[in-house]
Amino acid sequence: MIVRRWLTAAALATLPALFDAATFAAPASGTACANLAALTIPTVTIRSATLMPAGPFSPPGSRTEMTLPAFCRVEAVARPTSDSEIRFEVWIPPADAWNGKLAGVGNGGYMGSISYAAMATELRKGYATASTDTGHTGDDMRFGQAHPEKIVDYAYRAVHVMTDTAKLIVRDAQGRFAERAYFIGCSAGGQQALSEAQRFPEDYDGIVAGDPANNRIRQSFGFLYAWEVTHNPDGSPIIPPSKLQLLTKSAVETCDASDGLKDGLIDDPRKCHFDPARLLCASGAGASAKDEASCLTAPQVEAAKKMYDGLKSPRTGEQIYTGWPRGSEAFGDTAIQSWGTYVTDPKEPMRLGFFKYFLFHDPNWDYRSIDWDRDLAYAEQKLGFFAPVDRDLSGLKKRGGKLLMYTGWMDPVVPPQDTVAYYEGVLKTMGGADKTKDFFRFFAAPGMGHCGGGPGPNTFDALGALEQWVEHGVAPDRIVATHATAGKIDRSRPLCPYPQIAHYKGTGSIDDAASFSCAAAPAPARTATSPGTR
Ligand SMILES: [Ca+2]
Repeated sequence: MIVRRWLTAAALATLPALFDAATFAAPASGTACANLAALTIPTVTIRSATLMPAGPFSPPGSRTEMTLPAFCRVEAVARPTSDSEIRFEVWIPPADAWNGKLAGVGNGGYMGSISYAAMATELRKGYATASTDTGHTGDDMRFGQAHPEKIVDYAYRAVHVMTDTAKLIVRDAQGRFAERAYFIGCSAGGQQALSEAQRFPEDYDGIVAGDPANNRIRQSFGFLYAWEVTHNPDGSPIIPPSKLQLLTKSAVETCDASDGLKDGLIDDPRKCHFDPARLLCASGAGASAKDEASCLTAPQVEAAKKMYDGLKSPRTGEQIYTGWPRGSEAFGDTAIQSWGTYVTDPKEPMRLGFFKYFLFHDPNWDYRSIDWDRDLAYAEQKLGFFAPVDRDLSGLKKRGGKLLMYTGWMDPVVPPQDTVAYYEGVLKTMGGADKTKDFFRFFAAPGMGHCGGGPGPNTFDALGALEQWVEHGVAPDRIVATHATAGKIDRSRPLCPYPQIAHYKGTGSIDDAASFSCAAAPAPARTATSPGTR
């Protein structure tokens, strides 16, 4: 039905006598999908515009088939500089399936690839949607070597150009501009989200920034530090996966009840002072020696402590990058649900490419040569644009935009304390919570990992909450999140605007959101700040 309409529209130019206006509900001013390829937009080339019928779609480079409703698929490349090659796609539903909105979606890591799965999610809900490869291919950072403009594309330009262009393409396809534009991203997508909020507040009416890796320069230093303190001189990991699990289990056992509710979750790991030395193996052999699996060696205790403490300036003691939270060590089946992916598993520090290709332009740069203070100062001076840590969000406030940020308190990749530090920095810059809460709210999910996962409620509709805020003026006072086991929901709980926490009312199931209210935390929390979130 939908396809036939588009074909009818496409045929309109050549066969006007066959066009029955009475059956064509879509705005007649829209351009037929195939004709979008003829659009001329400065610095942008439309590579193809194809009407995709409802059914299976296999994203390029993927063997995983997804089932999609009908849409118009536009592939394009933008070259805002002679060094740029920013590929992006815009997917547009047929007029009668379109909800009138545009959803830009973010990326993960340094991943140079279009986020097809995220686009599919939004398309199925009726959005026109757009995603970019950020101007390079793959998670390798070599692309930055001798290509400073490509670093800028990755850092912030690609998403902005994609957004501007997607709005024009959608307008041409539908005959009118999208009524609303939203951006949704987590991890690197959270970095992109905050970059848009800070630099291009006109781009989006509402922005979801999840587990944002925005403090990216200091995070790269943090990863280097984390690897150094968790590996032996020969490069072997000090803490094996089983001991990471032991650390999480012990931290949760130690701190679970002290937040007032024994529910298997640490409400706020900053208040958890679990000392890994408690797990130190009894010295010596013989009958008194503990089972090795249930204890830690002295080097393992030291490594864990250093991970919790984070990177400090050897010269001044200043915190350069926050540590990782107690409880984030290893709590799930996958490496991303532990320190594995970014800290303990890699054969060398993660994001060395940042130093080699972005900062020093030396593929042979030896991480052992790092000077934390000198090199950090150099990086922030040279690549300051790379980290969207600007605390001044007055542009977003002025244009009436809304920003919804969230993090997982068990995030083993982007430490949630750093996200808290950014939020508190914005409050300070903008004049306090009263001057911020009308456009910026932050939710921290206990027991949630990086962008999801974990033993706590970790699935929620952030975009839905944001739309209520943007379109109906209903600010999110709580967002109900759920946890599922084998696809079955077994716990729900509200996420509360920071610094509120979900407070158990004292009656009813602790697995039911109705048993909780959002309330002020019992005592002010001490925040480990990262000064880089300026
Ligand atoms: Ca608890």
